[in-house]
Amino acid sequence: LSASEFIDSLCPPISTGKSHPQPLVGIIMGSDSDLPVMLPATKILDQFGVPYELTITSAHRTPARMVEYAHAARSRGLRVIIAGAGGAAHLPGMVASETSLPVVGVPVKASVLDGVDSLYSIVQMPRGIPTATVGINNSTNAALLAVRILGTSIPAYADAVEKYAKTMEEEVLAKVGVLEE
Ligand code: RP5
Repeated sequence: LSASEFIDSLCPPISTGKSHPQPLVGIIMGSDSDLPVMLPATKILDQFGVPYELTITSAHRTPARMVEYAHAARSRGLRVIIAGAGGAAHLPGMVASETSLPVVGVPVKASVLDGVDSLYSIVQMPRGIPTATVGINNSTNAALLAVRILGTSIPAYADAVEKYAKTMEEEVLAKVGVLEE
């Protein structure tokens, strides 16, 4: 299965969100070449039991589809959008300008500039249209931020975030213990 076939099998056109019938998080990316970077986000959302959808939409190659996606997102029940893009990574900012939902941008390392180009493109949004930005290739943190955003209105997700942090703390402390023995 090629990356495109894989993503097509998960995500048909815009509205259905095949992976989960009523997604709360929309994960979008500019190209199927972003998929390996974005998959860790799905792992986190799976872990937290958050329904999501995954699809490709590009700010410059499929601008009409991007606008359609952003306009429909809120009424379709999405609460957060995670957008990954590389190079001149305008997808997160463009989507944020077409929806009132919170958008978390993932700068993808996709060019000769080591992802710094993507990072600056996303983090340097001019005032008025905020776009949250995580580290280069860090879709894990994008998903964790999405869960935290959901947690402000769905307490079970906030509880799960607290448990996740506790588990992480215990894992690190266990390693400290091993090193000191
Ligand atoms: C962006 O251009 C995509 O988000 C991707 O990171 C980058 C390169 O895309 P491909 O040329 O690999 O399709 O739109």
